[in-house]
Amino acid sequence: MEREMEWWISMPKVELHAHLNGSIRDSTLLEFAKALGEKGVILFSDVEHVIRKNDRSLNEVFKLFDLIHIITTDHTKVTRITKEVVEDFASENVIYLELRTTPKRNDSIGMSKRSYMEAVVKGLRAVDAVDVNFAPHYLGEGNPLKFGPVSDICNGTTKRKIFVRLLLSIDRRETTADAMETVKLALEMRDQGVVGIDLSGNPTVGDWMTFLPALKFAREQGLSITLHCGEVPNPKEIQAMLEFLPERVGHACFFKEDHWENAKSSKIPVEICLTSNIRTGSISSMDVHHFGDLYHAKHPLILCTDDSGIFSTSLSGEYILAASSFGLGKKEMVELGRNAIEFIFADDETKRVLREAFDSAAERWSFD
Ligand code: 6MZ
Repeated sequence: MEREMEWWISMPKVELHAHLNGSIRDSTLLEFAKALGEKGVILFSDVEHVIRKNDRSLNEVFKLFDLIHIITTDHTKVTRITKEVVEDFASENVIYLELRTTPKRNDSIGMSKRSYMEAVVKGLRAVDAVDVNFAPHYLGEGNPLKFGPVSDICNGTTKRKIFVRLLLSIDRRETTADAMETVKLALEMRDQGVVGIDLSGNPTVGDWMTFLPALKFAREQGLSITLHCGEVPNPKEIQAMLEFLPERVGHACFFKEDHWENAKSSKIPVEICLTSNIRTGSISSMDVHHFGDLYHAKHPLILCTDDSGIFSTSLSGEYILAASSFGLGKKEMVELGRNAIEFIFADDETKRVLREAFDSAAERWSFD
C-alpha cells in the first residue's frame, strides 16, 4: 500500500487550480492562530474548533476564508505560506504549479495589493528545498534551458525543480475598480511570473457584469483567464461566462445540457476538483461527478486540488481518487496528467520542457 502511494507521488504532476490561502498547512494556520490568541486578537479556542472541523458546506468554507484572512494577512506570513505551499507541492512531484491568490489591501498594516504580491514573490525566492523557476523564459533568470531539465526529479539525489506561475484572483465581492487594479498589477508583474487572472470567491455574491470590463481588458493585454463557473446553479451567468470563452473554467458542477454542449463545442478545458466538490456538497457522490462523462467524451480536463489545506487533500490524492472512482489505470492517469501541460498558461518553451520531463520519467515506469 505504501509502495502504491509512493508511485502516485513519484508521478510528475501539473497543478493548475490551487488557491494560496486555501493550500496553507494546518500546522501553520494553527500556529498563527495561537499567536494571535495569545495577543488577545482572537479567541483561540473558538477558532481552533472551526479550523479543525472537516466537513463544511460551501457557505461555511467562505466563512472560514474570512477567518483565515484575518489570521494570515500580513507580509511575513504571506511570504512564509507561499514558501511552504510551493515546497509541499514540489515534495509530491508537482513540476508545474499555477498558484492563484487574491491581492489584498489592508491600510491599517500598510498593505497594498502590490505589497501583498511582493510578499508572495518573496516567498517564491525564499524556497530553498527545491529549485523554483518563476520568471518567463525570455528573461535570463527564468530561462528553462538554464534551469536545466526537470527529468531527474524522481532521482532522490538531485534537488527537485518546480515551475511556478501566478494567477491573480479577483474576489467576487470586489468592485469594477478593484478588479481593474488587480488586472493592472498583473500586467506590471508579468516579468515575475504572473500569467493570468482568475475570478473566484463566494459564487452567491457579486454579478458577472461587474467583472467583465476588467476581464476584457486583461484579455486585450494578453493575459489568460480562468473563471470559477457553475459552482452554484446560476444558468444565466454560466451561459454569459461560456460566451466570454475563457481559456479555462473551474468546477462546472451545475452545468445544464446546453452549457455542456457549448463548453464542449468550444473545447474549454475544465479544472476538476473532486474532493472539494464532494466536501462542499456541490456534487453528491463520485459516481455522479461530471469527471466521468468528460473523461469518456475526451473533453480537456485537469485534476486539481483547489484548497489542499482546507480539504485535507493533495494532488496525488486526487489522482488516486479519480483512478479508483472511475476505474482508470495508471497508464490512463499518466496520459491525463501529461495532457494538462497543453492547458497551462505559460509559454511554449516551458511546455516543451515539461513534456520532456514527463516522457523521461515515463521511460522508467511499468504499468501493472
Ligand atoms: C471559489 C474559492 C474557492 O486568494 O486568499 N477560493 N473561490 N470557490 C472555491 N471553492 C471552494 N476556494 C478558494 O485564497 C483564498 C480565496 O480563494 C477563493 C476565495 O476567494 C478565498 O477567499 P487567497 O490566496
